Amino acid sequence: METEAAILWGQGEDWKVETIRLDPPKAGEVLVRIAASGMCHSDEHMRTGDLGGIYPVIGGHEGAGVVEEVGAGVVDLAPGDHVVFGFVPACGKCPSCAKGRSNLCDVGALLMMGSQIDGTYRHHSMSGVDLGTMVCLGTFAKHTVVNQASCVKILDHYPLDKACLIGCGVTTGWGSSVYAAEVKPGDDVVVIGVGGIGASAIQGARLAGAEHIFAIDPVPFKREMATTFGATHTAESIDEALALVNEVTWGKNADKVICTMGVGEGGLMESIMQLTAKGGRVVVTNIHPMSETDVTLSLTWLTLLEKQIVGTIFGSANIRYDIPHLLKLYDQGQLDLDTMVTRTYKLEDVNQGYADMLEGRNIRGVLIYE
Ligand code: CXF
Ligand code: ZN
Ligand code: ZN
Repeated sequence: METEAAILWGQGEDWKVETIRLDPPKAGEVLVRIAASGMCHSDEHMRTGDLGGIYPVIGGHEGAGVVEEVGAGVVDLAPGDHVVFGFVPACGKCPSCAKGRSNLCDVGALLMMGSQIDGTYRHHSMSGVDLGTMVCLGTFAKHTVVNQASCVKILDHYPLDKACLIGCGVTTGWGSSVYAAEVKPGDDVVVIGVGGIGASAIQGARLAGAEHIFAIDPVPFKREMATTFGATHTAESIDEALALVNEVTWGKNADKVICTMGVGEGGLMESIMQLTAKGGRVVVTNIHPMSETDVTLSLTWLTLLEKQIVGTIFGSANIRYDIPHLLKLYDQGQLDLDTMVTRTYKLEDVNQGYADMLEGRNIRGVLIYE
């Protein structure tokens, strides 16, 4: 079949929206009509090369849609099913999946190859060039073919233009607070950077019972939004937050500090450790440029004050449990997805959407296809 997709032909170029050819699903795969896709910063990292990348590639990894066709051997999904994609597949069989840590699924190792998991391609340009897909998804397209391991079936009543956010940013941010930071009732939490992931980390910290939630962002609009999601205090910079957090917590500092900046900076780590209480934990959720190897950090803090630094991918969540779970919280009015969507765009306006994100005008921009 033919469909439309936003393709990145080379590092640093703009997204180009083109008609493409899409093969039918092979065994274990499904064809999905995508309803909407969030515009996560990681696709921009792919564009700039911060995440590495193999081009040409169809962008997008935060999508939701409706199954149109299933390949041989697919028994858990059928045409008409509503699905959210997990940006890390959950094969269900590897050691990590078996341990309940599907965010570390072995299949994840293959995600940046560009091709499908089996090394072949379903997406092709009209001139016959094989097109990769961002993390085997490619949600900047009106249709895609993906492995069943990337799909989580959801109930039909959820709005797909909000549910798509659960496929990356919301789960990543919420899980950063709830799972990776293990925020406890009464904790003081700092969230650095208020994009889609930061806003969700604030919501996770609030739901986990944090007392003070400090949101740091240089953009006034984002600081204002942070308070809507549950931040009790805001600061423009880490430097400003150092004094504020120290004062509000009576010198204890933050039990948990969650790093959700657009691009992480190793040079900030020593200041981030200063924000952190004795026995506290820093969670590195944001992407750092792959080439960055320098960090300012006195490791003495880890020994003498038992401060911890941990990383997390996908909020350390388990998609088959957490995606339906987070949608249930949305139903109950506990998790706000609606306010997360600042602006919506047509597929052909994807470059404008990213310009808005970089200008700090969006918590999340969402591409709507129907
Ligand atoms: C990223 C992590 C690295 C691969 C692409 C997706 N996560 C969230 O945006
Ligand atoms: Zn993402
Ligand atoms: Zn697995």
